[in-house]
Amino acid sequence: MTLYQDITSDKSKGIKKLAVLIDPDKVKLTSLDKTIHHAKNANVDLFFIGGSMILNHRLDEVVTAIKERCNIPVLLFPGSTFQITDAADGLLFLSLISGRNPELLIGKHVITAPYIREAGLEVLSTGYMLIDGGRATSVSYISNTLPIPHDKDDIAVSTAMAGEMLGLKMLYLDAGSGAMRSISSSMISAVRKAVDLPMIVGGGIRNPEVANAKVKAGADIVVVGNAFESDPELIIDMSVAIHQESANISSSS
Ligand code: 1GP
Repeated sequence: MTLYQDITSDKSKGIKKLAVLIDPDKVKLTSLDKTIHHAKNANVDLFFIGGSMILNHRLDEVVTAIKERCNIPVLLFPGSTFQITDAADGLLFLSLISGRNPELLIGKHVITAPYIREAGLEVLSTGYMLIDGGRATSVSYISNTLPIPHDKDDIAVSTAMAGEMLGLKMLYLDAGSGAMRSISSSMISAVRKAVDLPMIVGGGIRNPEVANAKVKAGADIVVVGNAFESDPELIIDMSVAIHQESANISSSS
């Protein structure tokens, strides 16, 4: 089964997923061991690896370390064309559909497509939507794009619909790493009603109650990065809060 088949099959059963985001620039191998240990115990579904900038060229090392230590699938979440390695299982092939920067809608994709094919990675084409999280983010600065305003659910819905009509396979609604405000439940549920694609939600999710609210609103995959960097043990409670919602949905259907 491909990663995408697994994601869509779980989505159709109402099974929710937790993705742990690792930024190779920030992570130390000692803390990575701890994170992997908790991730295995908590039945974490996916690792996302990436960052807006990679200063240390440690992508390969970090992905290889994860693959040696566990069977949790690793998906690249590339912030630049340099963030490709065949050590991963797949790649979120992101088109920044909330922005109007042609390089990030299609330009970089043209440059990297042959390398991605060569690496043999599973490609998950993903409409990436940056939503205002209350402060300027690295993604917004680096991509030279404006995020969708936090309370403009209608713009998010139209953008998501356009992504679906263009044939993208998933959506990633991101308030940006360390966002002060995570994406509102109202926006998530409005997008959920309008499109049928698997929906990833992340940015500024720091506690299990908030994570639970995101899946209740319609997120299929919740991504958490920063909060686990300071407290890897939080993975356990966060995972319970997300996976518990799967059980609630299956028992009520
Ligand atoms: C950022 O969605 C991710 O791209 C995760 O954000 O680091 O704030 O959890 P945090």
